[in-house]
Amino acid sequence: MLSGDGTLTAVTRDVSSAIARCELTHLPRVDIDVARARAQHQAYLERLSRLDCRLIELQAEPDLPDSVFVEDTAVVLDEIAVIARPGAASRRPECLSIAIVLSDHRPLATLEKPATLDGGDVLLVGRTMWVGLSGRSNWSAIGQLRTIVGRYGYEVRPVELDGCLHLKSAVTLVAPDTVLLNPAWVDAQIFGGLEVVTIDPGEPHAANALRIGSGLIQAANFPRTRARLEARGLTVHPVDVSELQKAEGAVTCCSLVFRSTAET
Ligand code: CIR
Repeated sequence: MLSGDGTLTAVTRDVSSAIARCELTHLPRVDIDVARARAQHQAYLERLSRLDCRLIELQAEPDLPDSVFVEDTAVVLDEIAVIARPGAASRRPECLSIAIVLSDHRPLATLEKPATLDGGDVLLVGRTMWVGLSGRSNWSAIGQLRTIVGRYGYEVRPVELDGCLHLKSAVTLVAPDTVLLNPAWVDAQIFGGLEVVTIDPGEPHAANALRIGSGLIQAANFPRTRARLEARGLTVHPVDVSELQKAEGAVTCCSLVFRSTAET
C-alpha cells in the first residue's frame, strides 16, 4: 500500500519445501517443482530490486506450505500495519514472523476471531480500502478494519466476488486512476470513478499486477493483457511465476511492499 515519499521496502519469504501441500480452491493439484519455483521467486526478487525496492527476505518455512505468499498475512498502510487472520487455518501461523518484522516499521493492530482476512482481498485506492468478501475474508473483518483504519480516514468498502480466490485476483491498481479488472469476477461498475482496463478474456488470471513506482510487475503468461496495458503507456515487467501459479499464487501475493524511511 504505497503513498508519499521514502524508500520502498518489500518483505518476502522464500518458497517452502512443502509448497506441494498448499491450499487450493479453484485449481486441481498438480506437481510443483520446488527448485523451479525458487528460481522463479528469485527472479521476482531481482526484479523488485531493479525497481529500487529494498528487500527484507525471510527464510523458507518448511512447515508452512503457503508461506511464500506473504501478502495475505498483513495490510501495511502508511500509518499502521494490520496483521491479518487468514481464512485458511493452515496459514495463520505465517503471521507471527511477519508481525515481528513489521513491528520495526509500523505500529501494529491485529484482527481477532471471528474475523478472517487474507491481505489479497484488500485493494487500497487513495483512502478507499476495498475488501473482497471472498471465501477467505468476512464481514467481521470489515467491521474490525473499519474501527482500526477509520481513525486514519480510510473508508472500508466491501466488494462481492464471483469465481476467484481473492479481490486482487480480479482487480488491481495499475496507475493512480486506473484499475486492471476481470469483469467476470468483479463488477466493473463498482470502480466507476476510475479508468478500467479489462483483461483479455482468454487470460482470466491476468488482472493481478504489482505496481512498483510507475512500473508494473505481471506474470509473463498474459501477453495479450500486457499489450492492453502497454497500449495505455504503462511499463510492464513480465516475470515467469508459472510454478507459483500452480499453488494459486500470483505476483502481488509474493511481497508486502510499503514505504519506509531510510532508518527503518
Ligand atoms: C492459498 O490458497 O492461500 C494459496 N495457495 C495461494 C495464496 C495466494 N495469495 C494471494 O493471491 N494473495
